[in-house]
Amino acid sequence: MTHALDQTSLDHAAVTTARLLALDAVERAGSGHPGTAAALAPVAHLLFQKHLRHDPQAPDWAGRDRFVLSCGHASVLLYTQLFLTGYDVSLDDLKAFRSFGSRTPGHPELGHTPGVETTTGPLGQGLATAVGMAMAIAHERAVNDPDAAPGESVFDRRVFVLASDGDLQEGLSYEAGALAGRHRLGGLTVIYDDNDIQIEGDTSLTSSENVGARFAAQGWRVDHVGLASDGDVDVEALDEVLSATDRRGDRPHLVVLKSQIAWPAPNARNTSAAHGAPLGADEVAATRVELGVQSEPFTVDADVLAHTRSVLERGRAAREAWQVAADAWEAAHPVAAAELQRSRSRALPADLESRLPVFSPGDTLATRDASGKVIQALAEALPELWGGSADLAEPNRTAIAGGASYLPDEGPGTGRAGRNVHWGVREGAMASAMNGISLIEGSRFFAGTFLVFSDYQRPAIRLAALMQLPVTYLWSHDSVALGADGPTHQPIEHLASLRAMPGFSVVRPADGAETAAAWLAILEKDGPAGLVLARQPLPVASTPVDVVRAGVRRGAYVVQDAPARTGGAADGSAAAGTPDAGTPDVVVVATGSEVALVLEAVAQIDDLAVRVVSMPCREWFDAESEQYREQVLPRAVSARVVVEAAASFGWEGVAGPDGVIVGIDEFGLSAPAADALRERGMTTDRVVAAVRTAAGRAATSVAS
Ligand SMILES: Cc1ncc(C[n+]2csc(CCOP(=O)(O)OP(=O)(O)O)c2C)c(N)n1
Ligand SMILES: [Mg+2]
Repeated sequence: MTHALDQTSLDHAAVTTARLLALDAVERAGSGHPGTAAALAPVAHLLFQKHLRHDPQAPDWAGRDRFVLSCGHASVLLYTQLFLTGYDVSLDDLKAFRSFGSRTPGHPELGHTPGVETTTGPLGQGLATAVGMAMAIAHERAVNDPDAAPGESVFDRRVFVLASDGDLQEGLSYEAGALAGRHRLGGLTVIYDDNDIQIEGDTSLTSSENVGARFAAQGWRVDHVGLASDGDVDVEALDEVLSATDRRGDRPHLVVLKSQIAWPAPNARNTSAAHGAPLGADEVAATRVELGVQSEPFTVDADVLAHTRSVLERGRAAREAWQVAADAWEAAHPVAAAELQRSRSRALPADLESRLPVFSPGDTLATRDASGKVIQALAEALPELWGGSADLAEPNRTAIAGGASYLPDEGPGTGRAGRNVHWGVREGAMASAMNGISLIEGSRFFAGTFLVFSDYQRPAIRLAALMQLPVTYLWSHDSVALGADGPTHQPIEHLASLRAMPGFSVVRPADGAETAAAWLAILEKDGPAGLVLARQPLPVASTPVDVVRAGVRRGAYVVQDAPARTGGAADGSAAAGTPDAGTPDVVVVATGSEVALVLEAVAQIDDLAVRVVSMPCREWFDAESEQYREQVLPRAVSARVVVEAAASFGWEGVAGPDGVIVGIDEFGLSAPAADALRERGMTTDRVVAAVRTAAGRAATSVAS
């Protein structure tokens, strides 16, 4: 994309146009963030015209560089560039900024606007996501093209980030910075908009740290660019430091760039008021005077547009040149190319299911152990699978045996093709980076920690759900049964709170067989999911493996049916899940480790017909047909019990008015697993009592 910018003529006019478009769009919307968009217009112009390798007509081109606007509030800065450079964003889209149904929402949203690479807005997330993108790019290159000279591979793509004070005040940026530094992610460039302003005023109110020194200490190359003599950003100096770094860089690069928010607005510049509200018609008019233009709002001169859209030509040429190189790589590496094509299309090998380990009735093992075994089988079948843990690889069972550590090449057992990422105790950045990894289409990634620490990951989980990214969380130590580590480590409210999140699947398998089925279903469904795993050994139920596989995929199924009272199969099992099996007196729904508890409890009941339903994933079950749901949970049976060693919150709808929820609505305690479970009421006696209570209530409601 080499293109010398001439700041005196058309580039200058293009930047002026971009500045005014941003101000006009915010003015017309009546809300938005004009200050940063106006001030950084030259920076965005420089990136989109010169440094970013992209083709606006091919926004999904695999060889493109990525641009992440971590300070998503400045969205209009990005939309303006998308329009000016010829993405499928029009002037009318800019006029419709922030309005209902527009392509230009308040913050950038993946999948909503061509050219937006990730959803941003929660400060810090974009930066940490970008670190993941850079990690995945480096990994893909190392796997597929390790011998290419630095900067010479079709897999070498760069990631550019614009970040604000708030981005770097967030603790997440510390974690992300440390990771990028440790991994020497040369493909990553962050431009920090050091404007000394945030919403409450001057950043000196909140910060006295030397941000550049902080990143330098984390292993980044750091450059400082001061203001130009007229008070604008010094885009020429910026161009120089960006040009000095290239695709061969061996360290991430931070440019601390001085700017004045809202420059060149004569009164609004350098004020926090310019952050998040329209400047007002008078101030926008005064800005036009300052810039020496007398245009109507949303004016774009044809010669300016022709100039900015010259990037189309350069972009296409870059893409075509890249394609020639990509074709050559493909011809030289047919096997890897086929694998890459498969993984990028998100297809799974046809024989995947048959390669899974089978856990048989009689086996007793923790679901985390089963997951660890499944991962080994998957890793053999899926070269695109990699993962890691936040310093809990052993307890989470996340390590891929035989896989190297993901690191720069530092001798045996290391390398960027490594499939085991050591995240350190950085659950938040791990989760955000996993979003970025999944945005580089070829990868499938999993990340482990204890369920209780999902709290540290929640903002990234939410973005994964919003973007529907195929990320897999492995959360082990899923209840008070983790034992003596006590209440700080024992999750209670986590399952309920994760289930409350739209678009996210919480999957809590009951035993080894369900764990294998859950892994498979997660891969097939290819959406954001958390696999919730127990630390304690659990017996594998006697359900046939095909019933388990199908049942888990559907989110819930009958694992043991009531003996039929009115026709149907006498033992109930043959017709499990069908209405003919006989209507049970009571349905007991359980998840995870509590399925075994329930099976043990109902074995003590012989005067009631009790159906046991395993419900590893409520979200998947809710997505099933009404007919299937009715088969498993007949509406006519109001005597219901739900058993889960976690907060009862949220189960009311399944239990119904006659139902009883056997949960834990207080914190746990430090004691061995058996004592902790007993003390928090996870006992067969309580389950049996609940079954009788529900049966009694249902009988009373029928009578009354
Ligand atoms: C995690 C998070 N907290 C709070 C906000 C709300 N918010 C948006 S921008 C901002 C700070 C603005 O200051 P700065 O980051 O320096 O951006 P600038 O105004 O300089 O562009 C805040 C608190 C947010 N978007 N994300
Ligand atoms: Mg700021």
